[in-house]
Amino acid sequence: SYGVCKGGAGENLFVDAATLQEQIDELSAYSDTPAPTVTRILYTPNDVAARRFVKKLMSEAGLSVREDAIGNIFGRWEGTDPTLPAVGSGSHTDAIPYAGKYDGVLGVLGAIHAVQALQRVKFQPKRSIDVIMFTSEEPTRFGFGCLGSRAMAKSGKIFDILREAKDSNNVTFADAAKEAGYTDVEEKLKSSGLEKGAYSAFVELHIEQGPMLEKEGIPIGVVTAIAAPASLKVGFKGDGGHAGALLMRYRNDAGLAGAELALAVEEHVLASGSVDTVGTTGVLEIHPGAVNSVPREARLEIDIRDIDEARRDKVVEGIRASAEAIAKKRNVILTNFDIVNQDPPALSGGQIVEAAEQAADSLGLEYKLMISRAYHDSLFMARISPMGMIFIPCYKGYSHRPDEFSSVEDMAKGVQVLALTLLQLSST
Ligand code: HGY
Ligand code: MN
Ligand code: MN
Ligand code: MN
Repeated sequence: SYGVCKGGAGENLFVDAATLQEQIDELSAYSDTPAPTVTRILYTPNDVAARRFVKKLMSEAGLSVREDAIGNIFGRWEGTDPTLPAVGSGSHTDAIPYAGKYDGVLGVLGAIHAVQALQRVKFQPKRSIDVIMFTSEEPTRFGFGCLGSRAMAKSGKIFDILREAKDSNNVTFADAAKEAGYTDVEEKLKSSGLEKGAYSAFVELHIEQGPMLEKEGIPIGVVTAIAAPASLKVGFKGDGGHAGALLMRYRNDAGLAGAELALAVEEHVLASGSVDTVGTTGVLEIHPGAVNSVPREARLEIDIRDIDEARRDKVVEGIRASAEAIAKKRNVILTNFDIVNQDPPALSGGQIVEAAEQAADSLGLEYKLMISRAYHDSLFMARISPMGMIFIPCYKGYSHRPDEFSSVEDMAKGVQVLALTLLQLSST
């Protein structure tokens, strides 16, 4: 049955993509916002319902399910040599507000289907295979992304950060986790950390979240690197005042300072000299937000990424300099310039890239080597094991929006390539 990959064309590897689509649709209903949007925020009731659904699917696939202290969920297919480090594959099911239903979900449910496809051809892995659902990948609730995989990778000061973290309603991470059924988080937090080498390989299947594969008509992307993400929180404070009575020359308008900094972000990014540098002022709030009141506060959240870390950091420092200059020029106070995260890029493991290339070849599928401009849990799994990602096209590259879409055919191909990649990585 190994013919399915070694020399075989993999044609007898059946992926039940129709059921996968039904499960994606069922999971999308666990949402705080109406269809077709999906909003699923860490530890909320819909997130808990989604977890229950995923654990049910893992059990139905014969996987033994466990959860760590903060809700990273592992479904294990025991290998013939369970003492060897396992092969991991997975992604996330949380969704930013008003998002779509494929981001992350494909990598969790698709990994379960990849295991089921291998079980159907009577493959028996030597290394155990863990399907992983990371507890949260999106930054929505606590302001930074990948907190589950950061904890598993013991990245930086993640445990201190989680002890201090509070959401916009001032709910602590530990209390939010308790509401979702994860008690004693403070004591058990560090137990979610894994040693380097805990996995021999980690592979994530994901929609591209960009337009290239669809544009070029290529069904598979094999990721060679993940761009380096950074995010900033900046605040300006002025005196505000009456929109009618306060003459322009007496104003120190915090809203205009914020607007000017957002434009400075664009300027610094475009001046980096590379198309790989991207910058977004995703949050720009002014207070009190009344039409006849001069803004006295501005709050910005800024996202800067680049495949080249030094080039990204130069842009971050340029933005800091602009924030200070704008505060001076406009006579407002720069209340805070916080770097929330400033992570290095990650390179994919050579043997995983090769395994994915061989898998695509044995299925007769064209593939494209490419970088991931979106970050993923793989960015942090790369710190404890060789990492790789497999992309499939998505409609016009749309993602983080309700019209995010990938076809059943493209999902089937992605799951097949994942299955054959896992077959190779778990056989040696
Ligand atoms: O923002 C990202 O890159 C990821 O989709 N959370
Ligand atoms: Mn996302
Ligand atoms: Mn994602
Ligand atoms: Mn992501």
